[in-house]
Amino acid sequence: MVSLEQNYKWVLFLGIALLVNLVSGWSPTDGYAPGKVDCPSKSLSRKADSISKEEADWLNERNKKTNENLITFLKNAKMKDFDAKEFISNTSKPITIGIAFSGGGYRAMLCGAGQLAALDNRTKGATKHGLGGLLQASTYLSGLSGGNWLVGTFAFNNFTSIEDILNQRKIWDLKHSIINYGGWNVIDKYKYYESISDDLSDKKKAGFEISLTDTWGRALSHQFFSTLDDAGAGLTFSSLRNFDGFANHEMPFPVVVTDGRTPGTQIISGNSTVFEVNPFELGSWDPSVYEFTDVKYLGSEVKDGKTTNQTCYSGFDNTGFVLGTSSTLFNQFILQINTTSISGALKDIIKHFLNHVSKKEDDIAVYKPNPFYKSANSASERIKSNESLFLVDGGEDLQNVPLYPLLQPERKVDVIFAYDNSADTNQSWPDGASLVATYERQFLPQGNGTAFPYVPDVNTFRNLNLTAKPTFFGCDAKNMSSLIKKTNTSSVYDIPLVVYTANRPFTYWSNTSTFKMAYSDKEKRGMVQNGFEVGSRLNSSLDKNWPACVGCAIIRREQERKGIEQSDQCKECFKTYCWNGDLDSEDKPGINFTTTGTTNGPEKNGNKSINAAVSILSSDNRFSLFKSIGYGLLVTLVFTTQF
Ligand SMILES: *[C@@H]1O[C@H](CO)[C@@H](O)[C@H](O)[C@H]1NC(C)=O
Ligand SMILES: *[C@@H]1O[C@H](CO)[C@@H](O)[C@H](O)[C@H]1NC(C)=O
Ligand SMILES: *[C@@H]1O[C@H](CO)[C@@H](O)[C@H](O)[C@H]1NC(C)=O
Ligand SMILES: *[C@@H]1O[C@H](CO)[C@@H](O)[C@H](O)[C@H]1NC(C)=O
Ligand SMILES: *[C@@H]1O[C@H](CO)[C@@H](O)[C@H](O)[C@H]1NC(C)=O
Ligand SMILES: *[C@@H]1O[C@H](CO)[C@@H](O)[C@H](O)[C@H]1NC(C)=O
Ligand SMILES: *[C@@H]1O[C@H](CO)[C@@H](O)[C@H](O)[C@H]1NC(C)=O
Ligand SMILES: *[C@@H]1O[C@H](CO)[C@@H](O)[C@H](O)[C@H]1NC(C)=O
Ligand SMILES: *[C@@H]1O[C@H](CO)[C@@H](O)[C@H](O)[C@H]1NC(C)=O
Ligand SMILES: *[C@@H]1O[C@H](CO)[C@@H](O)[C@H](O)[C@H]1NC(C)=O
Ligand SMILES: *[C@@H]1O[C@H](CO)[C@@H](O)[C@H](O)[C@H]1NC(C)=O
Ligand SMILES: CC(=O)N[C@H]1CO[C@H](CO)[C@@H](O)[C@@H]1O
Repeated sequence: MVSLEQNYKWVLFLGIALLVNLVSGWSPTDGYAPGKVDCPSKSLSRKADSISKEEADWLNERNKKTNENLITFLKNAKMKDFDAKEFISNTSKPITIGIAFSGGGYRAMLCGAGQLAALDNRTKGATKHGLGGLLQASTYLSGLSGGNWLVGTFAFNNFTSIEDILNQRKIWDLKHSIINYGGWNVIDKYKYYESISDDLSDKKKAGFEISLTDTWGRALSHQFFSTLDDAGAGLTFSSLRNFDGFANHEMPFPVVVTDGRTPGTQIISGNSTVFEVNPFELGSWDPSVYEFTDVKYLGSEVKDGKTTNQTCYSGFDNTGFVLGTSSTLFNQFILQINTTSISGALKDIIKHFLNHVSKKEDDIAVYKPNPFYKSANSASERIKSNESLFLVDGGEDLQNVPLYPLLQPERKVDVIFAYDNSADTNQSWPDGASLVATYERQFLPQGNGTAFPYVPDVNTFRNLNLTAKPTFFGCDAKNMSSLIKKTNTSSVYDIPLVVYTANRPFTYWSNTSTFKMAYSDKEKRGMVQNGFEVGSRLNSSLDKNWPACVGCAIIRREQERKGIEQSDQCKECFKTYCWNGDLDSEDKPGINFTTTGTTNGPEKNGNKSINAAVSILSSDNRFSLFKSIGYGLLVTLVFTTQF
């Protein structure tokens, strides 16, 4: 009597065990829909008063690697009067390096790819002509929106190298815009939309609300995870825990930044909640939330972190969905499908799946059930009382470089490499606006102890050439003592030194529009190559001491903690690269670029063409939110001409 049913269960169990083994922690349904799993015995959430135990354990192992790799990097950097091995073997804490890549659509992804390649010892020539090995010596890697497409692609393709991505040509096929998948190949296009549509209805059938971000995330996955099963339909953010590169501590710890925004409201920079997603958790350090939830169990219904009825889900944290959440600014492109010359049958399919999508504002990702429902730690009534958590593009609060996770005192970051590929000026170049926003936020209640070095206004950034070459901020910790009083930070040495590097043309006009949605192979390579030159100071040809100067920035805080004087070489470097506090705030028109990234060359507008503008903005007041991310939008939507 017993046996039949038990046998059946046993077979089922074996089958599931096998499946779990095969997909090593992907979604339990092996597809886009979340599926039921056993609940863990502990609470799904915790107060944000420290890093998670999982992160701490992971760091213990990663630190061993970064210490060793940092010695190699500092040796290669040819620093004078400095013994890397002796210094690193006797630090008061492991030197912690964070790298941040800004948003800005495919421009940010591609420029960032080149900048990242310059830090990667696997890139040919990067160790000799760039900063190769710095990536291997880094602890954190944060990304937002387009910058996060880079970080996500990189991390979830098993820490592949940028060179491999470009050479294998399987991922980042950007020849056709994301909605014109397959170009003229109607069959491919049909399959593409059909599979997205199926994925969405699977999630809906499993009882979950879907938003346009689901569509967007699935579409992105076809560009970023095209070599994975079903373009990563079952790939979850938490599954990174099982990936070799992460599990073996070979890659930095990836962190995604996204903002909270309720439908019907606008983000006011200082009051926004900044969320982060990492392989272990989703949550915020801000007092408005001050809680983290296990990212693996998103989709489970909770009340103050406890499951309401012993039912847990996993698979909600689809990687494409998380990448889409950080870049919701772009997901409205999906709606443009109506205006394109796609055949009627296809349009019907697309309309079919768009009908699934909730009618909430288009650029908001819906996380329902809300993991912070009735949270005892969260101060924001609006967030904790709602059954849904609403998340949007990480750049909507104007902090377009994702520095926030790296400023948390618990993470003890010594130096941040901030790569800014924003479009702040009307020519789509950065002007430091993002750093200004981060600087100002530290003084607001939401800042919560995240001190950030002094930075000047955006006009000074431009007038003093602070975007022309890398600039260091916070070079002298002692000068920041008034900041720690205002922000309740314990020590000036806890404030990271910031190495700021802005997008600039060397061999390619890399100021493409944020909304350029298709890149030929040649354009793509041009962007990445130029990014490499930005990161390496034109292959170290503009300053052969550049790697050594980076070394000086990395060791600075530890030297200050110990009262060690800088070498003459480092003093010289700091004279060259540190912002010295000067201001020139006058609004002067016109910036010219030469191929050395300086500003006195002949006027050139880059390779921009003015095309018929299609507004994807549904209301005028969005303008200011979009400004820092994509001024170019107003001028050109290259995207529409790709059909
Ligand atoms: C290590 O650093 C401490 C100060 O932090 C110093 O007292 C000690 O002599 C150093 N040890 C070595 C072996 O350099
Ligand atoms: C890059 O650095 C890692 C870690 O130190 C090392 O294992 C690897 O061999 C290096 N690769 C190259 C090409 O130098
Ligand atoms: C991931 O990369 C590592 C090298 O970093 C390699 O040893 C491993 O086989 C790769 N895993 C997969 C699944 O490709
Ligand atoms: C933040 O919100 C509070 C009240 O909710 C308001 O008083 C304050 O002005 C807001 N701050 C900003 C910068 O908008
Ligand atoms: C238990 O939770 C699941 C998932 O949230 C839900 O589908 C189900 O209706 C709940 N059951 C009860 C009795 O609340
Ligand atoms: C597409 O166009 C049709 C009619 O032209 C309209 O009814 C529908 O709402 C549009 N769909 C979207 C997603 O804009
Ligand atoms: C949740 O937020 C939505 C969108 O702003 C709103 O319509 C709804 O009333 C909120 N629910 C609660 C319980 O506040
Ligand atoms: C900025 O760079 C330009 C071109 O190299 C130079 O002429 C100008 O003097 C620089 N300005 C400052 C303040 O260094
Ligand atoms: C030094 O601190 C003062 C405020 O005390 C500030 O105005 C100035 O910009 C700081 N200098 C630098 C280089 O950060
Ligand atoms: C861009 O801005 C500069 C300075 O702010 C101004 O001189 C120029 O006319 C602007 N160009 C366009 C196309 O708006
Ligand atoms: C930019 O270049 C043009 C043409 O060479 C020149 O007329 C103009 O003065 C330059 N502007 C600046 C700010 O250097
Ligand atoms: C340093 C600091 O101010 N930390 C605060 C961050 O916010 C939480 C929640 O409001 C406080 O408990 C911390 O003291």
